[in-house]
Amino acid sequence: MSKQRIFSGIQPSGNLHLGNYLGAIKNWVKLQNDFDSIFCVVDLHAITVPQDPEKIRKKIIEVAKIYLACGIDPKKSAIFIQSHVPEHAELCWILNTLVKISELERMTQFKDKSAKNKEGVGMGLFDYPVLMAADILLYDTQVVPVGEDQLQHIEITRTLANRFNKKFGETFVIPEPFITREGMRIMGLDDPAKKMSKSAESEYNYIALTDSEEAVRRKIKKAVTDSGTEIKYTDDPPRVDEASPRVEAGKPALKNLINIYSLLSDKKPQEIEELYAGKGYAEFKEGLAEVVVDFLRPFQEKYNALTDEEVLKILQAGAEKVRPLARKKLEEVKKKVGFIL
Ligand code: AQP
Repeated sequence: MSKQRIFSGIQPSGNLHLGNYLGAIKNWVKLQNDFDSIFCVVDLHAITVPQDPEKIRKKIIEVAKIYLACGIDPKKSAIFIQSHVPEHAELCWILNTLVKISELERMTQFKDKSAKNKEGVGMGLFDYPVLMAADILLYDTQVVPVGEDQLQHIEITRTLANRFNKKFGETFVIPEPFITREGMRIMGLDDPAKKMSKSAESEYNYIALTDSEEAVRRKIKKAVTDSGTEIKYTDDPPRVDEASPRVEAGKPALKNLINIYSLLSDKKPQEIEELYAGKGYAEFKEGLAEVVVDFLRPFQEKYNALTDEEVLKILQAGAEKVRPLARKKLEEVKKKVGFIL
């Protein structure tokens, strides 16, 4: 029986952080053993907000190095640059003819990002979910490992796939998201109500995968905590409805720090509570900094040992591997909509 396929990607923008690792890449590393895996550096997505050409060129290589240093194995998984396979943009155009403007207007990511810069928002940002749908559908992807913030985009991917299939006949596989409970939403160290974010204004929001040991310790020391002194893991109270404000009755800042600790050390939150019973936040934070540094040290050694040349070769080989799949799917789509090939 052939393996199921997974596809996922990260934008070469900002500083990749623990949220990107714990919410996405960590799962990819595990899943690549059991799935036919495709991981993309989504440069077309990155330019949906203004980018400096020199910086983005460097970032593309940096993100690929991060994939490799985290444990994505090019013998098991295809790693490639999105713009090296033009079929992504072409399928996006065809899917654009099926999506409704009202559907895209409902996308939370678009609403958040356009609110920050109302005047300067480009069409690309609005169309981001359709390009993401094209990325996923082009490869008959069954499973998409992502963080919680991308669930809405997977939903619209499913809607578009169903809509196309209904109109033109069975063509696209309907993908399922894959998320883990603790890692799906790593929150900002400076604000536990918002996700850890690449585009955060303050560097105290995130721990970048390339942060120095000194920066990690400094940021964790400064991370906000909740009132009280006990190291206690509390789950969120149930939400009455999505529109209601997020009321955190427990200790959301501490919960987030314990989640990070737990995911990086493979200890259950309850074990961490026991480890720090009777101890205060300062001691817990020192322990957490140790866990983060112990994770980042070998990661950064691998990252620094990779050369641009070898990474480019891996990216080219990845594109060659996936191109025939993309071409075949796009031809099928074009035939179905009535184009002459
Ligand atoms: N805080 C997070 N917790 C869990 N998962 C997260 N992801 C991102 N932040 C968290 C997941 O990482 C993958 C890469 O997503 P991306 O390239 O779209 O990057 P991003 O950080 O979501 O988005 P931006 O637009 O570059 O920056 P911000 O953060 O400012 O919005 C995805 O699977 C995502 O779910």
